[in-house]
Amino acid sequence: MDLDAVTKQSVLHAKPDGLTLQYGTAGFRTKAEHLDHVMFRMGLLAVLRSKQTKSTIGVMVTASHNPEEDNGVKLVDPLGEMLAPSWEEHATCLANAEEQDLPRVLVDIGEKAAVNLHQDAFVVIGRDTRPSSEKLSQSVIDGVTVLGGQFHDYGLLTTPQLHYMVYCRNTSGQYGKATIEGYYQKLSAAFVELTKQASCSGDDQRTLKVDCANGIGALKLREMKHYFSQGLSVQLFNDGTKGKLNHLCGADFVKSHQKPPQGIEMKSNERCCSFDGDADRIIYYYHDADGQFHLVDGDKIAALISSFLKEPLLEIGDSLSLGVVQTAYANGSSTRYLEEVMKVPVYCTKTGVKHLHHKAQEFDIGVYFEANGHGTVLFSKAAEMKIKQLAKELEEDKKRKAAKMLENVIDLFNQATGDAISDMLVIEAILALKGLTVQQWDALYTDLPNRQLKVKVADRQVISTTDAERQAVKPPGLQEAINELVKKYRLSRAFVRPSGTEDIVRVYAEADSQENADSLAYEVSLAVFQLAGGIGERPQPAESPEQFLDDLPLFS
Ligand code: 16G
Ligand code: MG
Repeated sequence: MDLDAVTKQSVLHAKPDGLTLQYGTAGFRTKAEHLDHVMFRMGLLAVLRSKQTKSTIGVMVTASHNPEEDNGVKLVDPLGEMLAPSWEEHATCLANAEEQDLPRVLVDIGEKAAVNLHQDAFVVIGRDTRPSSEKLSQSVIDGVTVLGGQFHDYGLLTTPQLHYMVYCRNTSGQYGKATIEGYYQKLSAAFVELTKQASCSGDDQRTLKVDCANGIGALKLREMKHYFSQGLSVQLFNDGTKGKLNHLCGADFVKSHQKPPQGIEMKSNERCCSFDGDADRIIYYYHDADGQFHLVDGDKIAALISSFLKEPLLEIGDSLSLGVVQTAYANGSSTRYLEEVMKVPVYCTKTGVKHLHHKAQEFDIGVYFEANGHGTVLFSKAAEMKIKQLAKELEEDKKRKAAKMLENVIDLFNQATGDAISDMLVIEAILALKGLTVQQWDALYTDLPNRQLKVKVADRQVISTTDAERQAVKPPGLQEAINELVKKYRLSRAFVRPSGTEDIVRVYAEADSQENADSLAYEVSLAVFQLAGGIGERPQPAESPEQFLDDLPLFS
């Protein structure tokens, strides 16, 4: 390592005095103007990680669903996964090192992680459409080059596309071609093949309105839609030509406000969906004939996909294990439906894609979705090989058809991470194959009314949780208080957890009616405020649901 060169370059990307940041649930995120040094240093770190794993590492510049003024960065590990936890710690140390300590911290990481410094390094870089992203990705490149790493800058990409590129490059192209065309072709071919068997059900059925959150998803979907135009026509809204990124639109807005985004015209019973700012979340919704809004969230996507997969799996007669992974936010009705009606095992992990992804890898076929719309389906290598073999060998027509269908499903899901575009195509294919309308899909089960609130406390770390965040072990008395409150309502459940992305505590409650869910959420918030060091104004009971909506920030 040429530490002198690092020191010299680092001055051009100097760390503001006293600023400390944490590699959070999905990397570093804060106001864009505070991130230059972090980007440079993540370029350095990516080189070390690449040398250590002898693989290509990805660096994505994005702040996802957060406001346009924010930005962020995260590293992508060799198989398209999120950075390993021990390296998250290295990332935090490196980002927070004062200028004069930077060389020492770098050497330290190299030693701790047993990095062979003579190894070559290769880093791929992607960025979203934020005004600050281009300059920040240049800072990443400066970091990569000063440590002698090679790089390829993909420029504008959705986050899942960068994960895809990393995965392709580290499997010598076996997973796909590491180009944007390679991505479009792989997914579109699988989609067209899968939907061939769908009986044509009229134009209406095959049109989808997509709110792109004024983000990168719009650019990429516009390029891609020609590849699958025979099977599906997508109409883009909030495509970034006018509105502001994530402002009053996008998956996060729709999910947390439970209302349509601005800038989209919805006719009754029309199928619509929203991506978030970096296109790794997707949420569906529609207005019914009475003008009522219905949200079809990540839980329902998992239910649709799992029930679809069960049939061909039964047909091929091979006992491949299927499991669904959710978080504590999964609606109680979805868990009940999956376990009792679909008879599939359901597991709960902590919030954050990396936790779900990890758990899903334990199954032959692991379906994972957060209620907020992050998710995908992972097929183990063994399952993939078995299915591909069966698709070739099976004599019996029905069985072979089922195996072929599964083969296309494998190709259509982005196995590297949750991907709004890939998920959208899978969902559209399933609806077409099953001849389902969005209302019929929505009717798989009825969501329990629920409410999410936030509470400000002096130090959110005074709350610690266990059992996949469903039980609070600290502060003393809080869980007991929640248990007592939950007992007062029917079909009720509540939990609290410190946010991994904001300085607040989140409260979730569900119950048999909206009024009860609201009231339980309020009472639990009050218990948090009293027992966990609340600051500012005490939580107030909501007089109308609108008040709760106003309480929720637009971006969280
Ligand atoms: C991040 C996570 C998301 C999670 C959210 C929770 C990724 C790619 N993103 O956005 O999965 O739901 O954080 O935020 O992992 P919270 O801790 O503030 O509730
Ligand atoms: Mg995102």
